[in-house]
Amino acid sequence: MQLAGVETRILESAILQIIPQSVLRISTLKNPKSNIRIPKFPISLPTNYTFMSRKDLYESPDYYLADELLSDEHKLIRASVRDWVKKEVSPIIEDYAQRAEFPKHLIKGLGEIGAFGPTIPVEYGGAGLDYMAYGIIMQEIERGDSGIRSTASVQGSLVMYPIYAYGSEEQKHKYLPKLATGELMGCFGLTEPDHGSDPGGMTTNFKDKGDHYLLNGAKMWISNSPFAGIAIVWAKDESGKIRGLIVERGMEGFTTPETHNKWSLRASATGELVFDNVKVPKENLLPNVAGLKGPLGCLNQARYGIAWGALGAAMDCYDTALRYSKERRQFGKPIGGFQLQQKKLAEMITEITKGQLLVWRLGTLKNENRATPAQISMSKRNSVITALNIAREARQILGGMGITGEYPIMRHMMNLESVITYEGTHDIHLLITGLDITGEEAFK
Ligand code: TGC
Ligand code: FAD
Repeated sequence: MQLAGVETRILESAILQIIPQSVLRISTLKNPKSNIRIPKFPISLPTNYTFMSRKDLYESPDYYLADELLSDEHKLIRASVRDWVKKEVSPIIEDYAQRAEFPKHLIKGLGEIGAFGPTIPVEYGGAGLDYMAYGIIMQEIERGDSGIRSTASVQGSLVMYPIYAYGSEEQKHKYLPKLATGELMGCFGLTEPDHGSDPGGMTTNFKDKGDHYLLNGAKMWISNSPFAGIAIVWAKDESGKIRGLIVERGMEGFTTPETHNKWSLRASATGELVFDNVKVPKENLLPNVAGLKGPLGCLNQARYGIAWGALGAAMDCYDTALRYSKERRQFGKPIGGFQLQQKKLAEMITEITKGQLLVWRLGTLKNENRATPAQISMSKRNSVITALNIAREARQILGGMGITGEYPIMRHMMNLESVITYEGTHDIHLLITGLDITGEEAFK
């Protein structure tokens, strides 16, 4: 059925008649705070009712008054990123995720809120903020969607950071300001089809051909690759040393096929990087690092952001489930009044609170340049499993409604299946802690 050119009031009443009562009861009628957003015309009813999604009513839980640990500047940054997410991400993200499309139009806004390279100095176009601010920004963005946080993580921690930390002055001035605004987007190529958790085994390689390098090989599972203008590519030189190269879209022999059929991070573009005799100018080599510590140093930055970010997804699931538990009535009372649901909610807020205190402490250590890679691993692992468990429990609290796009929980849950795998799997981070406390390596 097509509706076109009708008044908002008439459209609302048409929707009320067409949408199944079960959906209406939960989405709009029984909830005084609910808000119907009017879709663009023309629309098809009733098969697509994702436009009925609720207004974003998110309020962050703060059970241990952890806000008091933040400065006024941090709270201001959080408020502005939260507003941006409520205004720009929440209203559209479900549709983009359902269509498995990256909302490219958000790039400009991400640049404007300082999400790209928040800790990179202002002279290179970054925001010059501290690590607490960086964490807060990632938390607020991932509260909206892990895929959008992924885009920011890759750009800031995996593309800008290596250029800043390992690049020449010319490279920094050439690339960083454009990356900070989003005018230029980048991606990070470490993982290969046969080398995921063990990147040291990579086979992508380059040879010195006098006036250029000749690059061959392939990378897989690369966030942002389908639209990135540059790729930071980790490859072995003729002596087997891992080096970083800046490969630009348009170089002959360089292609970036997109990876389809994902059930996770559907609003993030993932793809491959294929190098078939790509001539890379010598000035595109990152001069100041060699060895696996180059890419792993970037991962410390990104894993730190995920430690904060995944808690954002957890808080969104908890906030949604708590509100729903107070509104949804069964057997004559709100389901939040049943002990079984209270157990789930009480455990969620306990785990969120522990996670909040852990990342806050990690942030202070990072600001003092004292956070160890193993501490970052512990926090990334803890936040992601906390978020995944909370998403699964929150979905149950919502019953059948939990599987729909009316609520963000199922999307968060599916996203988190990637987050628990990328930037080092749950197992790898456990083994990093194991190595750190025993001195015994159990990877090999
Ligand atoms: P190992 O022999 O332990 O170390 C090799 C060299 O690296 C140094 N190192 C580190 N340096 C900085 N930061 C770290 N976290 C470091 N960990 C190790 C180490 O000191 C050594 O230096 P040197 O000077 O002696 O050469 O290396 P290994 O081959 O035994 O591997 C260790 C292991 C398994 C922990 C590591 O390979 C690992 O972390 N594997 C997981 C791989 C991974 O996380 N891949 C992520 C790909 S990127 C991604 O997923 C982006 S998703 C982005 C998004 O969308 O958000
Ligand atoms: P494998 O390494 O094959 O692991 C398979 C299983 O074996 C896991 O459970 C793992 O924990 C376990 N395992 C492996 N080694 C051990 C061991 N020693 N002991 C015990 N268990 C072990 N990579 C990039 O370079 N850039 C990106 O931008 C990027 N983006 C990504 C986006 C998405 C959506 C996804 C899903 C992945 C992305 N990755 C990216 C790749 C990601 O980092 C890898 O998937 C991850 O490191 C794991 O590698 P793998 O998938 O090959 O799994």
